This record gives sequence, C-alpha cells and structure tokens, in this order.
Amino acid sequence: MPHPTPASNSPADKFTFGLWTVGWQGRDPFGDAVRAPVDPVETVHQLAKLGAYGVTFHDDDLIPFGSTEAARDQHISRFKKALAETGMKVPMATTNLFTHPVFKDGAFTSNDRSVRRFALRKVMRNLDLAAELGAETYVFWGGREGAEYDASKDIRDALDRFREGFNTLTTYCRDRKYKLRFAIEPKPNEPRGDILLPTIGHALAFINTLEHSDMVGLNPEVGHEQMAGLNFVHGIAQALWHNKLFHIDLNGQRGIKYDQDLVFGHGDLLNAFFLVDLLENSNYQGPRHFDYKPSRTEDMAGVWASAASNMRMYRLLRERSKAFRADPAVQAAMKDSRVAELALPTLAKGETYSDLLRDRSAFEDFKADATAARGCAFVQLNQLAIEHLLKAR
Ligand code: GLT
Ligand code: MN
Ligand code: MN
Repeated sequence: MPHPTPASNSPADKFTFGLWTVGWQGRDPFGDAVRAPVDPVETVHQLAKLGAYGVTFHDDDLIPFGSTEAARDQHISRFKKALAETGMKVPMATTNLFTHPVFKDGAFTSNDRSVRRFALRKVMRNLDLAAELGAETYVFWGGREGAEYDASKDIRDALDRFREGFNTLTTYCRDRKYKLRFAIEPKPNEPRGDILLPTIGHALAFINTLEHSDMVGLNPEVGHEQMAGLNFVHGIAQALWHNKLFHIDLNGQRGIKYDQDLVFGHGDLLNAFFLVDLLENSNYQGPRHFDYKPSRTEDMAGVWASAASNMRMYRLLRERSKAFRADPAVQAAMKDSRVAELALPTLAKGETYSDLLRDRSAFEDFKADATAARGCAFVQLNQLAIEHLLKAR
C-alpha cells in the first residue's frame, strides 16, 4: 500500500502521537501480537516524514522495564539523536504504571505500601527525563487505580493515597524547578472493573483538593468519556471553562463498550466535528495528540497510513468547521436559535435581585405561554452542520 502523501500536515498543526500507538503490536485478551515491535527511532523518523510535530512516550516504551543503567543511557541517546535529526519535539511524557504485574492492584493506590513507594520512584525517575527532553506536560492515566470488588479497597483511603502521590510529585517538580504541568487522564473502566477518577467531572473535583492544584489539569480522551455515554464536547468545554485543558487524547469510539481507540473521527463523527470546531475556536494551544491503536488487521504500511489518517481527519474537520462558521445561512440560523444571546448575563450590569423583583416584565407580566410557543429552530441549525460535514454546502 502506498504511503498517503503528507501534503499539508505541518508541525504548526502540533500533531503528536504516543510511541505506544503506532508501536502497538495488537496483543489483546484473545489474540497474540500481529506485528513486530517498532523501534522508537523508526517511529520518530516515520512520523516526522508524515508531518507530525512530536512524539510522546511512557518510560517503558523507550527503556524496557528492568534495563541496566548502561542500556538505559543507550536507549535515551539513540532517541535524542533521532529527535535532533528530525526536529521532532517531546511535548508530553508519562509513566507506565500498569503493565508490570507488580501494578496488578494499582500503583499510587495499591493496598501494598511498598508498591506505592516504588510507583512514586518510577514516576520521579521519568519526570527527570521528561524535563530534560523539554516536555511541558506529564500525563497520569491511572488505569490500574481502581477495583473489581467493592470489598477490596476503601475508596476514601485510596483517594487519600492518590492525593498524597500528586502532592509529593508536584512538590518534587517545584523543588527541581521543572516547568512540567500534570494532566490527569480519566477513564471509567478497563483494565480495572472500575477506575478511580472515571470522568472529567470526577477528576476536576479531585484536582481542587490538591496542594498545588494550579499545576494539575486534564488530559481527556475522546473514547474514554464516550465509554461512559458522556458528551465529549461538553466535557472539553467544561475543562476549558475551568482552564484545565492541559492536553488532549484524540481517537474514535463507537458507543458504550470496551475502549476501541479507533482513528480520530472513525467513531462519533459529528461529535468529532463539533470537538474540532470547539478546539479551533478556543484558546487551547496545546498538541493535538492522537492516542489510537492501529487495528490488528493492519500491516506496517497500514499502521503509518492510519497515523496519517488521524491528521488528515483533523484537518478535514477543521476545514469543514471554518466553512460552517463562514456560511451566511448558518449565521442566520444561529440568530434564529439565539445562540449568541446565551452570552448575555441574565441580570443587566449593576442590576441586583431587588431590581429583578421590581421588574414586572420579568414575572408578573411575563408571557410564559407565548414564549413557550416559540420554536428554537435548533434542528435546522444541526442540519446545516451535518450538510457542511458532508460537504453538501
Ligand atoms: C494506555 C491508555 C491510554 C493512555 C496512555 C497513557 S496508556 O494505552 O489506554 O489511554 O493515554 O498512559
Ligand atoms: Mn483509550
Ligand atoms: Mn489516552
């Protein structure tokens, strides 16, 4: 299969991929690996050729668990050389706190205290490397933090330990003058029966309780919110509203089921359209990070082609969103739907509740039935969005 031409992907788009995405060998609970391991150096070169901005990694993606110091140095220096040769950046890094059997009951929230201490040390070691490589964001996906059985863990104690972990690690970064910000990645379930901090909302509330909460935000993933049946666009809007969208994992998911990690847009396409529309019209400046798994059916040419598809999908949706916003018919439909009116404060400037109580037009003379009879014209607006998405306009 020929490589799709990168044509207009450019580092300015800030497209990034985890080493673990294109490097996924396709092992799942029912089947063995379908592809050979991919050398991180090869990934850096291939993604650079496709027009990506950077790569991200877990410590163990780059340096196999248990490597000697000498081997570790070797892995890091080869990787640095590839980055220097291609100009690829490392805007984010993270820790693998889930593959090794030692983490079977979690890392920061394992009942076994020695595992919790080991987990903190593993993170600190990789924080040093992340800072050295110039990363701005450090992701925490607590995939194994959680439980299959309600009897097995006191969740209030687990949250205490989770918080203790974050407080220890933010203090470590401050003391070392690292510029890293932390981003929590929620997921409702899988691999644990139920994962702690399962949604954007749970994570936001938890962040508020942290010692250095200004350093901690979110890395929401499309599929993870959709696994819980939630509206990802709404979740991202709220994260932006709290100034907590530090990073984002883009991919595709079809409904409430196991985590699919499809190519971006290959799940709920309409929600993906509105997501790109939101991101492009917000102050989010961070990477557009694709966290997908190339399907088991693909060979290596298919892997690189699917990586390119993620970027192309984002660019196509960005172009469709621009056309949608620029269409006079859409602008008129938005007016009919009073979309801009929601930005007007409900009380006028300087108006108090006493003024509101005195305003007879707000209540005593308010025509509730006449107001209720007026249609909102939302369906027409949505139809226009879909027609733009289909390039029918
Ligand atoms: C793992 C998970 C992803 C997370 C990664 C970060 S690892 O593949 O499924 O959603 O973003 O730890
Ligand atoms: Mn996922
Ligand atoms: Mn992810």
